[in-house]
Amino acid sequence: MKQSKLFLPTLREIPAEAEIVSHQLMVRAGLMRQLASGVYTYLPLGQRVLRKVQQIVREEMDAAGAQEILMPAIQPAELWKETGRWDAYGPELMRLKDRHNRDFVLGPTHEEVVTGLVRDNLNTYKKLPINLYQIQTKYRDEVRPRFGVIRSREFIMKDAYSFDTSRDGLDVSYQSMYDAYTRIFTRAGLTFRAVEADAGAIGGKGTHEFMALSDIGEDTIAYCTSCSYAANLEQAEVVYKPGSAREESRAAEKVPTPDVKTIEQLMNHFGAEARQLIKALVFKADDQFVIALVRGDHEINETKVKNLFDANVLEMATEAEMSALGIPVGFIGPIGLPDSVTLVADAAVQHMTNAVVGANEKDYHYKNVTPGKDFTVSKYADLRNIVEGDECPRCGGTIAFARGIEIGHVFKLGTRYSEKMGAKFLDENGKEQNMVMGCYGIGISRTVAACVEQNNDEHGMIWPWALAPYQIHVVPVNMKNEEQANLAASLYQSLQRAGYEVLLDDRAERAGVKFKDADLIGLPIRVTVGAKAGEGIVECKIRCTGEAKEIHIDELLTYVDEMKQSLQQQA
Ligand code: 9G3
Repeated sequence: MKQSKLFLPTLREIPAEAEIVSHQLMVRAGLMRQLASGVYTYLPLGQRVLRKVQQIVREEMDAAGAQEILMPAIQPAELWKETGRWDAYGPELMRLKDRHNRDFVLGPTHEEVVTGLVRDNLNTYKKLPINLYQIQTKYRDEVRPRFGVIRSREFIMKDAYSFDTSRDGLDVSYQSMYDAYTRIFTRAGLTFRAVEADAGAIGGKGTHEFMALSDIGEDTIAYCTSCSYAANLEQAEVVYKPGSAREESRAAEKVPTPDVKTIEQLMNHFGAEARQLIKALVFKADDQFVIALVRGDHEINETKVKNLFDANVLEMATEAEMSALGIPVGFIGPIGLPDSVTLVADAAVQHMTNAVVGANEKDYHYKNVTPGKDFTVSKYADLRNIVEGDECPRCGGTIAFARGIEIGHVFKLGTRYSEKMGAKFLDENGKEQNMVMGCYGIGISRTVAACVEQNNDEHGMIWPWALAPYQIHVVPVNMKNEEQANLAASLYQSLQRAGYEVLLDDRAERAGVKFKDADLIGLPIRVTVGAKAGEGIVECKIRCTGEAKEIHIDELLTYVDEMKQSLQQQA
């Protein structure tokens, strides 16, 4: 492609609204332009990268036996009413009415559509398992779109749905998608971890998120420095080891603590460390009031509390609800609770002795409180957030934290949708059964941003070979110099004939501008045609290492082939 013709509006200045590097670079390097908040146009360079990601995804999905389809973006509300999600989702679900005033949604995902499709067109075990996928635009009206296409309101997703006759079959489909995702993200040159995640509202047991490691990632990953264990912070299991021998427990004593409410104030008042305090939090699990206890130096994990009660919704109790229960805010504790409240505690609480805890009376706390002696809980469970340095639940190694951008998510859905929508099959005994489903998403546009986030320097992007919009950048220094312009044009032809994707910077720009733009766009190999063109000498520069070498044009093709090999290995 000749750069003088390419629609590539680069920018020198950083767009004000771009907070992260990938957003800044994708706009500055002319890959995309914002149309509205969270809505983007992909320009030629951005579209070429999107197509590369999609190409890898298609190859691996097809190799895994999935079949590509294309479902509509507008979906009749009736489908979402069948599963109850029409009412379950709020303003994030984009809705519209057609000319006949009928309700539709702009699809944020396609469980309803694909389950209806399979229900209406397949009903025998002989045609199962089946895996249908699409690459399509999704709509989610994010309350605060940010980070460019990482959290946008319209984005491109590959979403796949598997249908099996049994859970064992689902396990096979799930593993096959898990493996395909590993191949996809490896080929795309991303640094990623598959982490155990919480199935959340979508339900079903067993789910993994594929996280591109990045400091700007919105998710915290707990991973083991010794084995492959990794989990989303919400899900990471805490290994509970009873601490050292417990001290003698003393008699509990109620102590006036006027206006001593925060952990810090309590520590000062009692000269105690956080680990000697017990924090009590009041939740509403669906419509049941729950108090969860956790050691003062730990953090409650709301997902774990929610899962303990298998609740659909878990919320902090409001002050009004707490005072209605006669529980004074800031002085909550396990002693003297109303019977209507269920009391649970994190495992670490059970071996505390002589702890400080709220007295459920305004301006009072208890000290020397020992669980089992002064109060009992209905259940001890893993209810706290894992912290760095905790023990790995798999191998006993040490847990460390990283941040990640979720680029893939695989779910075991079970019969959640097939049951609600009547997607049944006749088994070999002629008995009707619900199909067992899995669903599998990849954020195509988000993967592009994650790649830029992981591959850049102060000059601009550094495209890995597999995703580069073009592979070789031929840059004649001075287009007014016949020798340089002609040699550059002939190299452009011969490299293309050799099968390379080449961008020729044939603009009549100063050298400095050309080199800055070349670094910004970040193609893997740059061939500079300069002063030594007359001797047939050009300079080859590898963008990711900065290594530059003078090469005679007779050796150029061999050298570029070698560079391609080594750059592909790096992925
Ligand atoms: C909605 C809205 C937002 C949503 C959903 C529904 C996320 C929703 C979860 C999934 C699960 C999987 C298939 C591909 C992989 C992910 N945000 N999810 O269901 F109505 Cl507004 O999308 N779907």
